[in-house]
Amino acid sequence: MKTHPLLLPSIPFLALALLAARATAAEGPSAAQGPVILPPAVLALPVEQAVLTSPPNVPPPIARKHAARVVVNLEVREFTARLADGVEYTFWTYGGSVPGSFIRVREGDVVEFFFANHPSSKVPHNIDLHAVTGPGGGASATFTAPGHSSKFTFQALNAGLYVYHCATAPVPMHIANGMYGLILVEPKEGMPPVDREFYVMQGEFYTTGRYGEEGLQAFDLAKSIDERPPYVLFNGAVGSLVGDKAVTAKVGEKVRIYFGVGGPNLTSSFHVIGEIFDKVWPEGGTKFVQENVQTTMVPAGGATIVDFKVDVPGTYILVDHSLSRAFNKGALGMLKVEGPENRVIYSGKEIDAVYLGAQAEAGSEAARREAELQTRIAAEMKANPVIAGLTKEAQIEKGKQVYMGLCFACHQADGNGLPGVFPPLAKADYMLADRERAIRVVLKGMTGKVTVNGKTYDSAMPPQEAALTDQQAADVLTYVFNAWGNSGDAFNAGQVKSVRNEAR
Ligand code: HEC
Ligand SMILES: [Cu+2]
Repeated sequence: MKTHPLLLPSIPFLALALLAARATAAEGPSAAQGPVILPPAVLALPVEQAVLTSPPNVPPPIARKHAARVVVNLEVREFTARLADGVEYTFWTYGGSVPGSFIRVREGDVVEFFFANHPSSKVPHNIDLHAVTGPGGGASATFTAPGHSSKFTFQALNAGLYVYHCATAPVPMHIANGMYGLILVEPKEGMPPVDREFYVMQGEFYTTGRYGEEGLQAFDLAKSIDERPPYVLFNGAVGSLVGDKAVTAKVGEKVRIYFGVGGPNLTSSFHVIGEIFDKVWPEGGTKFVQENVQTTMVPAGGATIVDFKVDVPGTYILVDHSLSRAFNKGALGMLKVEGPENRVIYSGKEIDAVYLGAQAEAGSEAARREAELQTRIAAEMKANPVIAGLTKEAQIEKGKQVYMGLCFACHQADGNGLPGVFPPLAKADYMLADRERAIRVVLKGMTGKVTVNGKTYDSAMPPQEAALTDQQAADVLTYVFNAWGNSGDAFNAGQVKSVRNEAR
């Protein structure tokens, strides 16, 4: 890449950053003061190069029992990569990953921090390490234009798990583009040993497009100010800890997760479905103050350490238990555990039976009747042209089961709805007048005023498309069009499919 045209945009930016540094927490450049004169005791310390890892990996535990001068080399790179399938984003990274490289030092170490901003970068960057004692956490000392490097030294006085992040204006944008990571300052006595350690960080992405909208997505400042991210992610991409990228362990092992939240805005309710944290070091502090925790809250710009033993095999899902973020915005990962079953701790499914609660009678009656009709269809198949009629009847019975599971709660078993709240489906002029519209209501839901049999309703029906296959929707519509005195032709899956695929 050519260097000098890319440097141009940084010049007005530098001026802006300088101004911003006066008034805000954002840090601009500070003049270089020359190398620090280290006292002989520090100079005598052994020098070692820090091992940096990209997520979900964690550098090995520190074995030494004394302080060292630890050299950290961290390079900022801006590049475009996958955010989700078909979706690209220009990430700003520490060390080429989101979150950035995991740094591990020991309490009392003197850290010589070399910070480089790749020549292909478009803007300056810096780093504020929460593990640093000193103004800005290193931010002004490391403010670095593209194609430059900086160095500063700090002593890791306090043990703990700390977030680091960019503090260059506009700070939320730099963080939202992926500029955060974790630094662990191990206490002098070390961390209790475990079998596996993983590195996971949560952060939001504010794309101009909605979740899943394809193509290269730009950063949306308005959404970031409103804290309305289309994506809330673990480790920088949808699916970064899923399927063959899941983290793994074996039954009987102790697992530790170093979990941080880059934000820039949201707090995480960190939870692993099917596990209980045996120990939690809340807020990344050095005391595990709680045992047997289900969900631990991790603030933006904060971290936590959780330990748990895995007792039975299976897939454990990591989520932000603000669950729309997990199921609709991507905050979901997996831990796959292999090994022998222990059916006393967890039996797995023992019995599979139909249970429909209050609707049990109607529901299981319909199921019985469907099975009966299926047998009759098979028998009639060979010779009889009555098949068509029976197929519709079977669809009605299937549809009734769907109705009893999904629609019944609002539209009621007798199809009469509830006065003023839920419109009737029995002899409903509105529904019966337009079959295609009825499909649309079921799939896409309905809001606003609607008049059914002379009465006006102004309420909302949630979309059912996520809950229904095309065939199930066809079945339930066939049922409601033929129950309670209604009569109409059967619906088929093809008709539902074409409505489902309509552009909104
Ligand atoms: C959570 C309650 C709820 C559920 C569940 C629900 N509906 Fe509705 N439905 C409504 C409401 C409320 C309206 C009217 C919306 C409005 O006022 O704009 C409505 C409207 C309708 C209409 C158009 C109005 C009419 O009466 O002709 C049809 C058809 C319909 N629903 C069918 C279904 C079917 C089939 C299911 C199950 C797959 C279902 N609904 C599930 C609440 C619900
Ligand atoms: Cu930055």
